[in-house]
Amino acid sequence: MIAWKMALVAAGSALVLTACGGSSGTSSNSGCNQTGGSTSGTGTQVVKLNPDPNTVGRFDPSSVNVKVGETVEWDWMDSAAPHTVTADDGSFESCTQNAGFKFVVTFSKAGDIKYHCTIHAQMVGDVKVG
Ligand SMILES: [Cu+2]
Repeated sequence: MIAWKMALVAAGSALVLTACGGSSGTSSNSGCNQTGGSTSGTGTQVVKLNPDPNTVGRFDPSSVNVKVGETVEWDWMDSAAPHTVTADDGSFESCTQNAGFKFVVTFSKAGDIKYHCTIHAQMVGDVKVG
């Protein structure tokens, strides 16, 4: 009889834990790990995330050039929609952010690094590092 009660308690605890884990899924940034950049500092080049009537948002300018070791700073200007700055190769990820946020990435390897906003498919840009 006691063992049966213990089993019920254990099952109840498992249900509570499951419900608790699931509730974190309501956050818009659930499962997103900000990586590859800093929220402080100043970039060699600055890209603004501006509102755009046709594409919701745009990277302005959409293409910038830096030397190896230099930085790019993204400034969230659009108060109408949240955006992300996400490298296609996964090397940096800002997660979803709103106006006033900034993200600074240092580029240590030459290449044409393409990035996008995960929310708006039309929002794409690249950083040419050379
Ligand atoms: Cu966007």
